Amino acid sequence: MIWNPEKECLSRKEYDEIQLERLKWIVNRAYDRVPFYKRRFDEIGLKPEHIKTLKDIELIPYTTKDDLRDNYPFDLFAEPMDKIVRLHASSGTTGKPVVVGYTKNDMEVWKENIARLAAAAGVTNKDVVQIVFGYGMFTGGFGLHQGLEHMGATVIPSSAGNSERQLMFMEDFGSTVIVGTPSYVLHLAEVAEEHGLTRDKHKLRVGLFGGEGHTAEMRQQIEKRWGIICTENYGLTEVQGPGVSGECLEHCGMHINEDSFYYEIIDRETLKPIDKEEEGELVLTTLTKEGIPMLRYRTKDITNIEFAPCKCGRTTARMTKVKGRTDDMLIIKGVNVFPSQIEGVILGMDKISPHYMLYVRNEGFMDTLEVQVELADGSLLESYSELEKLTREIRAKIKGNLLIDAKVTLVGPKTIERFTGKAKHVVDLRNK
Ligand code: DLL
Repeated sequence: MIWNPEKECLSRKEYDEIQLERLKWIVNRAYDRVPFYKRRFDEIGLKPEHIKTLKDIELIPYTTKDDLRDNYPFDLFAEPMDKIVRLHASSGTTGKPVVVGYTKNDMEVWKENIARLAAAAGVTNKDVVQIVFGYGMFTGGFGLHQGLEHMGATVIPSSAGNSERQLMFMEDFGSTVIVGTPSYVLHLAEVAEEHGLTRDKHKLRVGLFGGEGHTAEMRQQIEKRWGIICTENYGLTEVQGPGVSGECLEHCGMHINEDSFYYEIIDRETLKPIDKEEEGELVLTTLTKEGIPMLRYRTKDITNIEFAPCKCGRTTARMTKVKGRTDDMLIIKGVNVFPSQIEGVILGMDKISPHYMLYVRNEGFMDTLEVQVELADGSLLESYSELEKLTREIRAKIKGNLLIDAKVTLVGPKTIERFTGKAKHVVDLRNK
């Protein structure tokens, strides 16, 4: 079901018109109300009235995470605090977090955007939805919660962690949809198997994943183990949280909420805008955000846009799967590689579980990579020759696909850390 055909099935011309009108509106607001933007514009002699076409957006300087940090906590807000009804913050590990504020209207738009992606994944008001994202400053829990409640689904805000209790709710409340990070939903599958929660004892049918990427191989594992169909959605705190884009059941990219976000793709090195269909860094501009307008925010996420019509009937442009973040890219002996590419290679193999860790080290002047892979079956540990053989196979497959020579270490079942939120797959041990 298409949640809002009037907004999700427009012609390209209609999207362009809406985007241009809203772009002008937000640029004016940002200039008039946020001293940071006024300063940025004045420094280069740019005035809001210079934005006459969508392409003119390229005149505006980029905004980065550092700009949000430098203006911590509220200096980028375009509304006084009595108009701000919610704060969220990003999950940065170092320094001050990024703080964002929402007005009542921002909350309405957010709900609508989530309802659209949930409907695209086949969720309806008859579903019982268990949200296993963390609630709190992270936008995942509350973001999905409000949108799903808005569409009339029954929401179980069970939050992340306490896996056995999650399974009890799932069985007793008859959850039909699970919403969380793919790594946690995968971990829950493992706990379910240990506790004998078999397919006949639960009613799950759909998974909504986001907050981190996952490869097609990882999705297959999760779908098989739970017996469900999964879609993914994308977003980031700085521009709203979840709700930027979401996949439909055709699984051919994530439909962007074009009436809320203007998207550009820029070259990773030159930082110049490139053809949107080419791969590069995604830059987003909010088109409706009252609380904290974001002009040309550099997401650091690598993707590209597809415009070809989708069979589902929605006409919105789609983002392809995020390949990784520019700051997660590893350079191993001169070869660029994203952790997701390694995941894609190893998860397609037999005898190993979908859990892995990557250790990057400095040896001499070289960066080296150790790929730690967990065995699915512990009995293999008893046969040295089998282990040797599997290690050689994995190494050859990584080399064949990604041209990097990695050290492969096999470890026993359930030895690699499991995550309830976003998984951490890379340990960087290089001296910087
Ligand atoms: O993760 C918002 C979100 C919550 C989206 C729940 C979807 C579902 P942040 O914590 O600010 O916000 O992290 C944003 O997470 O820049 C991406 O690098 C990554 N990310 C989010 N969704 C995906 C995805 C939320 N589907 C950062 N695929 C983003 C790949 C994703 N990466």
